[in-house]
Amino acid sequence: MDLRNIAIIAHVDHGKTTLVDGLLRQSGAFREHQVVNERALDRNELERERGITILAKCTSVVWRDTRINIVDTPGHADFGGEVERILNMVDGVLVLVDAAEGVLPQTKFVVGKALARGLKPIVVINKVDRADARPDAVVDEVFDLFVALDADAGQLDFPILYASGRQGWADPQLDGPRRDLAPLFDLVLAHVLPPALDADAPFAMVASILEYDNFLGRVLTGRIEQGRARVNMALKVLRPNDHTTTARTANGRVVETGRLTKLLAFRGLDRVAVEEAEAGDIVAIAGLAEATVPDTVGAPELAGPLAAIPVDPPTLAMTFRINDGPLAGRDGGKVTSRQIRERLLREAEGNIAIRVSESNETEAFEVAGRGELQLGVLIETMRREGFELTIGRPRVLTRPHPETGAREEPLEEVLVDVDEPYAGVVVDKLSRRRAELREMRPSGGGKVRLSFLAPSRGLIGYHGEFLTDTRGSGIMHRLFAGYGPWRGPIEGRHNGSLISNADGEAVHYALFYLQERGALFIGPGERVYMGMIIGEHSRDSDLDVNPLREKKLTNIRAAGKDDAMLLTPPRRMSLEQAIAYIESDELVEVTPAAVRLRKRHLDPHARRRAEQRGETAAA
Ligand SMILES: Nc1nc2c(ncn2[C@@H]2O[C@H](COP(=O)(O)OP(=O)(O)OP(=O)(O)O)[C@@H](O)[C@H]2O)c(=O)[nH]1
Ligand SMILES: [Mg+2]
Repeated sequence: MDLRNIAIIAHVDHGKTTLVDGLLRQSGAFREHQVVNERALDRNELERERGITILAKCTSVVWRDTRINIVDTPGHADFGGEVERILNMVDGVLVLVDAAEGVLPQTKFVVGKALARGLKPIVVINKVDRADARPDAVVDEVFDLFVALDADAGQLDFPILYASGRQGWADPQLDGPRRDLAPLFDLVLAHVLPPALDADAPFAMVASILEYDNFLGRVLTGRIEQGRARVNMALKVLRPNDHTTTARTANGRVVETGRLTKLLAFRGLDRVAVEEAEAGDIVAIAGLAEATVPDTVGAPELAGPLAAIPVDPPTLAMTFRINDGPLAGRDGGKVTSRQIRERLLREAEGNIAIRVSESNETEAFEVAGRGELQLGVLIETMRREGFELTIGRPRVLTRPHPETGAREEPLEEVLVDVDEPYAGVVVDKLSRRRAELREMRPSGGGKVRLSFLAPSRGLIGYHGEFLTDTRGSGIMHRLFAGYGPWRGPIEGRHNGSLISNADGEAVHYALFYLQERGALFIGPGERVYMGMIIGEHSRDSDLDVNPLREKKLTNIRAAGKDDAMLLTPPRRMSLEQAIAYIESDELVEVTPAAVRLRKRHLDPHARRRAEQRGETAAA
């Protein structure tokens, strides 16, 4: 059967996974009456809940006797490193651009990678059904983008489709019949070349997606670059010696040898076992114990690893500690450092972007990844599995400049769209966080588009402030932009913490008087303990307070609640907000049922001693 391999790339949320639904449905990949979820490929629990794709996934459809393997990629910048590797498995790409939002940082990033690979993209102006769609202007933006990215003549001549993935249609003209996705399928067959690879050479494939499956163990997905894969064949896994080189190199080392126990091909949403597959096809294989991305898996006679895109280094780290607070072990069953270590090592096995190492602290681990969202997802997953943890303030990972050895830190491109009156405060806040304003221009409808280059360090915890400053109307996009010279100190949070000085249940009466001191994070009746942070002090210093103080009573005990004493609802933080909020002498306590903030040293005397030793400057 004829074959095409394509990837779908776009900025986050521009409709990739929804379009795949339409492609699956209209190619007859679903059985009749099969109940299929929306965004069927986003099958992990957290993907479904957050409505984002985290892991790239492969699927396939058949159109006019041609099999089309489709790889859906994650749009979120934290997972952007994967996209480049995926592009190496395909011969064509669909670039989706939201007809209202237009070209955004991740569009630029992924299109740049596709053009550099020599691919000739098909541009899909998606979500044309949106009331605020401006398809013609967006086509111009895309064209300008291709020019800015040095597209060659063939690439600049890109075919365009106007589409609504959700409504399931695509047309070459804006005023087309809007009937179905047939024009898209036909264009893929006409515009994308079939893979032309040598099926008679020894088998070799670059592992491009790694998953851990409870039944199969490590499952590696990739395109067969040469030869044929057969069930039960002997395998050799080769790793390039130097992970920083992308050149084709013969000097790899053998990581492991083994046997191909299971060969899986993609059929619609399912993976089906096959006996054999040949060069050009995208398959998943199981049977290996060590192989990872981007190793080469091949026949024993293979001389060296194939060229591969190295995995991006992590940019952000957090310390995962055991929960040693007084409420530890009440709602999570998994609390020991041994359990945490095992779980983290297992994660590092199946997740190429995560690195785990022992910490200098006792009963703690350093976990490094690509961003707040990625590490947040890991913590959230562990919490649901019954783990209890305390998490330290995130730190960016610096590196020495490859030649001069000078300290460098990760930088990000930040693109902001805000209503004009809020532009000033955004520029001011970001400048204080050492961001550099690159561009500022009106973007229509009374909005301004601002573009910054900012150290990742300064962006930790900024998003919440940004939403408050722009009354929720601002939109901010971030994209890793490489490393640059260390920008010097960045001031942290201005406000100190309100810290409980006692263990027990918070009392309405006490909270009523405490709310004059700052915003509270807890309500009456909630468990508190000595050293727990129960609110934000309105001043810049920490304050120990007593949330248990009762009203002096006569001999009649009044009801717990005093009607005249109104409490402002507490400020509740999500896990990620809490992690971004804390200072270096503070921790987030995470259990299956609660997210609490606390001081690293619970006892006020220990805290003062640590302060005198200058320990707070740990980060
Ligand atoms: N109006 C409109 N909305 C759409 C269309 N396609 C998708 N959406 C909506 O856009 C949102 C994002 O859709 P997804 O398919 O998850 O987008 P994605 O590009 O896969 O997102 P990531 O994988 O997280 O980058 C969802 O709320 C969809 O319902 C469309 O054609 N028109
Ligand atoms: Mg998606």
